[in-house]
Amino acid sequence: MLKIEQVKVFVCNPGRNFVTVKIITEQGIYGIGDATLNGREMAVATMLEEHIAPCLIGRDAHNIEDIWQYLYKGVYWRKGPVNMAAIAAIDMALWDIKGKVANLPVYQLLGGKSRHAVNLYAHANGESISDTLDKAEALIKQGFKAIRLQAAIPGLAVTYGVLGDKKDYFELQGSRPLPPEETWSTKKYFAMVVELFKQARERLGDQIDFLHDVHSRLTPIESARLGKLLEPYDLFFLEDASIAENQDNYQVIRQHTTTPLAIGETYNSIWECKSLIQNQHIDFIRTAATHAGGITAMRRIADFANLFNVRTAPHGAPDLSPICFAAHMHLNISAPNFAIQEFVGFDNEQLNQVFKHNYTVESGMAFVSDAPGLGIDFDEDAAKALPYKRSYLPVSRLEDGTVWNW
Ligand code: EZ4
Ligand code: CO
Repeated sequence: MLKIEQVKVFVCNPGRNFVTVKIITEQGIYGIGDATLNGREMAVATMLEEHIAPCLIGRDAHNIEDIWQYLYKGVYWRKGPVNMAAIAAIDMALWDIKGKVANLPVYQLLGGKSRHAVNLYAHANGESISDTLDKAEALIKQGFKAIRLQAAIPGLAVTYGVLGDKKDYFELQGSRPLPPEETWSTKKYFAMVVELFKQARERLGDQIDFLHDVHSRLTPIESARLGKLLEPYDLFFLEDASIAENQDNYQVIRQHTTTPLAIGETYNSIWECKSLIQNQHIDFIRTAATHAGGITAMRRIADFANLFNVRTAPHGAPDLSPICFAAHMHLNISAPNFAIQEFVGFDNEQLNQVFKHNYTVESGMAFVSDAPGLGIDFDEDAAKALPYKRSYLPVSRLEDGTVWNW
């Protein structure tokens, strides 16, 4: 019996807000987990402190599956982003503890390695097509073989997914104490995005994998059309073309295009992707450990997807903490149907003071840590010195003012 003695919750801002859980056992062994829910951080912190932590004290930290089922099924209110981020962080922390007790990295507990390294894709976000391609060229020089290309849309002031005048994602988030409002025009976007990939192939050749994130700004038939228009440029995948609250949306897109489709970063459970996967309407499932219920749930989604030739490509935005990235590394190295990991890097001094990671990146690939557990540590004092700052994601509207966050 490895009794849970304490569950601590931290909300810190080393450039961005992160919610971190630390589970401490009676024996002194502890584990950490990521519960960050961008724009709703304090809701998850309260969920953990007020509603979940008290139920865990005295339980056996070894029983990861039972604790997952207890938190998921044991409440009347299942699923939901706040609840699932809280469960996810507890689950990650328990896997971290189990690895430390076994003196093995978590991937060994998941069945060992299916590959020796984890393929990454980097981000090139530009103020113009040529700016994006300059950035992509610099990433290729660093060894990246897969790159997500995004560029500002001429005629629209700011576009989600592009940095604007900010130097990186850390500076960008610091500038949003209230939700900024942005304008969207599908017509203007189409003209830019097709030209972006045309020029990308001309300039960067046919050996680099290109990806693109639409951030769910299109209707299903618009997505179908975009998929068709981009076919000549051979994308690795087109991400979040349309929202899929109505999962049949993807049937519409699928029947019109062979451009591979990816979705899932906002999904909280296997139920949200079940029909997309079993109907083979998508090629890549992008659920994240922090938002879809932790390592326990991600493993289940990967195994289910494997039955239908769907591969995993976990979300890797800067608003998932390095603990989530570590959890993904263990899942990615072990899952037979892992494809690619989104990677924006953790190139920020304050962030690295709080989160002490242990993986390496070389030639566009990441190498997992062999340290016991998740292989990442959290500095409580550094976190306490960098308090939470309210920050939001943007809202988009059409040119006539209609809210357009599909
Ligand atoms: O918009 O994580 O693929 N990456 C993305 C991200 C998300 C943010 C939202 O919190 O779409 O940039
Ligand atoms: Co995305």
